[in-house]
Amino acid sequence: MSYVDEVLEIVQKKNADQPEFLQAVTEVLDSLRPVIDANEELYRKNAILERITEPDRQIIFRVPWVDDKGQVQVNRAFRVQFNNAIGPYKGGLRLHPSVNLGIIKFLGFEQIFKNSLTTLPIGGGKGGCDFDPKGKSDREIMAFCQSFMTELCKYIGADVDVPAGDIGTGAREIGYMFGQFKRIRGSYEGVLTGKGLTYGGSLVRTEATGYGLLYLTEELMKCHGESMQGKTVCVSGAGNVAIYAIQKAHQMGAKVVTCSDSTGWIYDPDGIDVELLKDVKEVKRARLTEYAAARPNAQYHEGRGVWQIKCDIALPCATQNELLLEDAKQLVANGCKAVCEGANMPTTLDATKYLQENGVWFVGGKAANAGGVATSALEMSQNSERLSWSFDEVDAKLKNIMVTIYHNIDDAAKRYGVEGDYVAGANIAGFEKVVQAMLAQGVC
Ligand code: NDP
Ligand code: 2IT
Repeated sequence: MSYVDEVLEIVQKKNADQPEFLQAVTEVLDSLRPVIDANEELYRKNAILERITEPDRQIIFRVPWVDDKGQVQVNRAFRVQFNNAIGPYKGGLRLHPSVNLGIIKFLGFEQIFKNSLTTLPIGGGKGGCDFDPKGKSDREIMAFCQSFMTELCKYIGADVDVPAGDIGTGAREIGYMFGQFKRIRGSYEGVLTGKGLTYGGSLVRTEATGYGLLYLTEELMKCHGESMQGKTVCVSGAGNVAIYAIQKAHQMGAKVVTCSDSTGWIYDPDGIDVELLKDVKEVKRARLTEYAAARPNAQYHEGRGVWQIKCDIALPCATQNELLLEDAKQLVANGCKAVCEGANMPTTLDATKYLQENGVWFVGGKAANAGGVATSALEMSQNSERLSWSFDEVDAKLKNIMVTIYHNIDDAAKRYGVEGDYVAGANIAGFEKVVQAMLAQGVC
């Protein structure tokens, strides 16, 4: 049996109850086959694949907090420190009722390769909690964040592990967590990214994932003799990534006609009004029905459905496994040219395969959404030198990173004889740097 198959079998046996983690590992190891086969003896002897699929440590803790009625609530939280071969653990914190260990492990595992692709010195980690921020008062959010950080602060630090935002964790939550870290540890350091601009945050970090997604997509189009100008784009999600993806797509001359949240979706043939969307989602924290109510030509539909709208480019920006095989078939039938993932693992394995086999240029999240964590690493640099860079300076660095990522994954795919397979290219390019660092550092 090949080394890859052997390890896949072990990982499946050990993690049978973690489907998302198995999905992420299967995608990566399958696409690494040409690299592993070329170095099988060395990697097997050093148990590289066993080590890279087993987190350095997994921290699980209880988060008790008091709600507005005086009732004590209890949530379960996680921090998975996956691999620090190339830098301190780095990755977001997800606050959503669906959070469990398998989901945090899939996100932490992907973060190893994504962070390596940024070309910056950051390792892979992820955390989160099954806390549901929806409908909570500001005081409840603060109570939760303070309790969460009271435990988490034992395990993180600017040179150890640097968490950030993800689903349900934005500037407000990062602020409360930073305040509590500082209070307990007494250290004013760049321990979190996505901080507010008055206390060590970086310009462009808010916009970075969405903007970065579009910088990469534009380069992909350009390298295929196309541009963003005049293209119709379907976006899913209506959160941080989706909002700034829509904004940048419009700045590039494309028209985004859809967005969605966990209860419904919008088709707006005039193009999504980003300022209105920001007001509904960032300020009012309301449902998309409020968006539709303010736009006479926009349609609101319950449930899911953005991928049935005809488009040139699809950008899934909500959550994992939201673009299914039937959606892939619809996109192909509608003539979609490119799918680039703003979310983490939004496309199922069979949908990815279908898109690739039908000539759609498909760039997975590890490459396409790396702009967020890349700008987090730029925030860490600014914190270390105690300076802040201008918007244009950070934006130019972000753009350069995304264009470089595109060319690195394209080159890696070509080097291993799978030209145009950007999923394999990303996994290979991300893996190459991490494996060299692991081998150099010995058995650890
Ligand atoms: P937000 O919490 O800001 O927004 C998430 C959006 O997705 C919301 O519109 C939410 O709907 C929707 N959504 C969440 N869960 C579901 C679900 N189960 N079904 C349908 N819709 C859902 O998160 P982000 O925009 O930050 O994150 C979106 C994706 O991008 C995630 O996969 C995240 O891991 C990834 N990502 C984020 C980065 C960042 O810097 N923030 C960086 C790289 C990747 P509702 O409003 O109803 O909750
Ligand atoms: O999935 C991701 O890359 C993020 N949520 C951002 C992580 C970070 O550390 O900025």
